[in-house]
Amino acid sequence: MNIIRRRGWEIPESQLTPEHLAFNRRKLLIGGAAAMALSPVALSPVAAQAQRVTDVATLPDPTADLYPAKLNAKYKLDRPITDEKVNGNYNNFYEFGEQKTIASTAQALNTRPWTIKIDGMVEKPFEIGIDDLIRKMGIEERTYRHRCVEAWSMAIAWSGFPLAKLVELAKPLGSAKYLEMKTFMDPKVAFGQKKSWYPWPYTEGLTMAEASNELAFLATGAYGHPIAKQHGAPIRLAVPWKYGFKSVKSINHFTFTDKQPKTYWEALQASEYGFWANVNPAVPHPRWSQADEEIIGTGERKPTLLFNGYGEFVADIYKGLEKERLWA
Ligand SMILES: Nc1nc2c(c(=O)[nH]1)N[C@H]1C(S)=C(S)[C@@H](COP(=O)(O)O)O[C@H]1N2
Ligand SMILES: [Mo]
Repeated sequence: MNIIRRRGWEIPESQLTPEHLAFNRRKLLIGGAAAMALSPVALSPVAAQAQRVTDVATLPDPTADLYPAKLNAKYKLDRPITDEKVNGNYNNFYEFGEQKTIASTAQALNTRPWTIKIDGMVEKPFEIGIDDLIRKMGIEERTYRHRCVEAWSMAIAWSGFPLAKLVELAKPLGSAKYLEMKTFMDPKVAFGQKKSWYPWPYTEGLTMAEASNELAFLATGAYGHPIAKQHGAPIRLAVPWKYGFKSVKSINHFTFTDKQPKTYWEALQASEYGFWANVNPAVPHPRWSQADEEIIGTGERKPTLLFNGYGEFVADIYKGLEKERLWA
């Protein structure tokens, strides 16, 4: 028997899966097993896919020449950068499974061609290929802390460009209040997206003030090269003053809107994961303390800082919003 050890913050599947969905899922599983039994020798679609994926993965990244980018020394760390091997093998990316060990399954993600759609309350909606976008924006390197709501943290050297530059490119209307960001949707590759009780695609949102803040960063690289798939290639958000789940991966859609976006974790469990999700050690998660954090790869614990230590950049955004649920 397979014993599944659930981390404290996870929601038991039984609470999430309406009965009829659980039933359909069981039927699907049985169907799959029956199909396998009928064709014991043919190369399974999964194996064929893996073969194709290996071929694509060996192609050079079309923007590889831009890395390593020049470091912007303004954003300082109080700890060493997490070892790349550690960071690259301890990931949250539910599209590829609920465990931390999704690095190899995530390699199935095909990141070229990759088209970014920008629409909603903008002067003129448009689409742009990822390589054109990266070259247009230019890239720099920044070192940021990352604090997961599960009370672990790491430090990483991202490469990319400020989200504010993309906002500028998009020319939002004055009436836009929020920026919604969505992850790709491709259940054939990201098998986690077949689990229909999750609110796919992964969706996140920021207010315009947050999206235009100098800290909000779109990462296209990490550790001096194009970003690895498990970290959210080809482009992911990094908002280091918020809990990690706000930093949406593998984005292909930006929408400007006047309605507060319904985010993935809020849709799943609103009582535990809110829209704002700013880091605050004094406000515990309903099921655990947020006072300190484990630094991944070291076994060391450190006290967690208000706004994850980035208050000097972002605290002003929240003046007058004290009645909101600012802390996840
Ligand atoms: N699309 C998508 N984005 C996501 C997630 C996810 O499951 N799917 N997990 C989030 C969470 S909870 C965290 S902590 C970070 C993890 O990023 P990392 O694996 O690069 O450390 O990604 C965030 N972005
Ligand atoms: Mo997280």
